[in-house]
Amino acid sequence: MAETKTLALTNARIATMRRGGAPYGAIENAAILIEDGRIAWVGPTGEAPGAEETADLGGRWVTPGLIDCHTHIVHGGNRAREFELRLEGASYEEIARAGGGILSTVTATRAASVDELVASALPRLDHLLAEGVTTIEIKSGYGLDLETEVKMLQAARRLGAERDVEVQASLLAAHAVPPEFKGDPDGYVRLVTDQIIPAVRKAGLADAVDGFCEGIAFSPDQIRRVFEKASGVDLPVKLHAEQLSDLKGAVLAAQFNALSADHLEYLQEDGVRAMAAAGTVAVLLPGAFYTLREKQLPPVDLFRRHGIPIAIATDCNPGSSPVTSLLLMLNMAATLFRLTPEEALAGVTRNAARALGLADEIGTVQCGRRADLAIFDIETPAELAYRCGFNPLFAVLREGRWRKW
Ligand code: DI6
Ligand code: FE
Repeated sequence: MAETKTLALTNARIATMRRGGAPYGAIENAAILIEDGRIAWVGPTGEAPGAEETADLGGRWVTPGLIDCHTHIVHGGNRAREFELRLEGASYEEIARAGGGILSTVTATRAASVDELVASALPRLDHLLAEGVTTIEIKSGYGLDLETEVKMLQAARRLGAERDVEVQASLLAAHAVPPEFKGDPDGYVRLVTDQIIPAVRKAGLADAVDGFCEGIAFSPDQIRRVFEKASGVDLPVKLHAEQLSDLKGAVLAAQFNALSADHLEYLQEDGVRAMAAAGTVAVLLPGAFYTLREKQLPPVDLFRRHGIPIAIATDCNPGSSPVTSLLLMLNMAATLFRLTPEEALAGVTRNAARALGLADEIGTVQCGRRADLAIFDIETPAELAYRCGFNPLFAVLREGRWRKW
């Protein structure tokens, strides 16, 4: 059967998430015309052009498909034991320094095949998709050797083939110093710059290069070497920065025009200024803040004052954020970080798209954008952040087609 070429969604309320108009960029009594997987027209229902197929949405709300722009969803094993240890009083940093933490996930990930990594990630991915996620970023970083970093990125690409979702893959080889380079972090950084980045680039397995700049990970100097190599092979960069201390990682990231700097609880105004000048997005990860019971809040008012786009993500990972609900992150961003519900929704749509370098493709409902849309059974868009542990998703369109479950 030939595919439907034009689809009209009528009787909708649309949170377009475009800037400058009504809150949420909202339009009531609206219609969307979709043609060849793209939004071809948006306007009042009464003026909607004819289409081969029409769906009356009965006043439901349409948002851009949700975007989870920071995840470590591919990994072996889990860290429930570490969770118990933390409840007995051990800190995240103590566990990491004692060889637990990230390194225990490295052991489990190295032992897993691509098939096993895909199989264990699928239920987590499905949870996100069930809430309206249409694009997800997935990092490597639990391999820390060429073979396993490649394996993780292959698993990430496979997830995008097995499910109706766009996957953006990031190489996070500079996540931790692997056991075989204990005491020689510079030696490991050489492996990353001289072998892992070139091989991953050649295989086309990554869309960006990430790093972890922290006392328990890599210094700004070491991250600089990684970023120089990434820039040299035309891969954009992003950075886990200022999560547990202020090492000026965001300043460094901005020097490389990073897409985003992520976490940022300990960021100072110099870092905010540098990010503003470079157009770097602030990605906030309330699930990690919550799980680690952090006290230091990210400088949200400074982001607002300097006009820095704020994105929100799950940071889905087995240690600091075992979270597979992006809607819950909207709630936590509001309750813990005091974002408005509108800022929180912009954080998983318009600004998350920008954090992935995809602002011209997705993240807003407007003519010319890809027809990745989420449809919710809600009365107001604020409900998406207001509720906690409730899923009002009604349907999803991916590239203009109804997503099948
Ligand atoms: N920051 C995080 O929150 C995750 N990685 C990172 O650099 C945590 C990774 C883990 O604990 O497994
Ligand atoms: Fe992370």
